[in-house]
Amino acid sequence: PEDTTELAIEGMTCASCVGRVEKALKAAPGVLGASVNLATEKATIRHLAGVVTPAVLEEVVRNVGYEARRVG
Ligand code: 9UX
Repeated sequence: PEDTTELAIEGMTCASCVGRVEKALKAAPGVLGASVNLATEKATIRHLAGVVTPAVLEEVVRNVGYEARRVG
């Protein structure tokens, strides 16, 4: 089934940061779509629950250099 995960992200200061995080999330297996908002410092990710977990999505963001924590 499809799930939506929201992450709070720390450390993004420009539009290129946003692009980097979005690209990394969209490239992860099981991710159907991802949008990152610089103003709110949040990412919303639609993904397949059986393929990728919120913990893995946090790790994807950390691996490109930003802190991430699941919201809600
Ligand atoms: Mo912009 Mo973000 O010059 O790590 S890419 S600050």
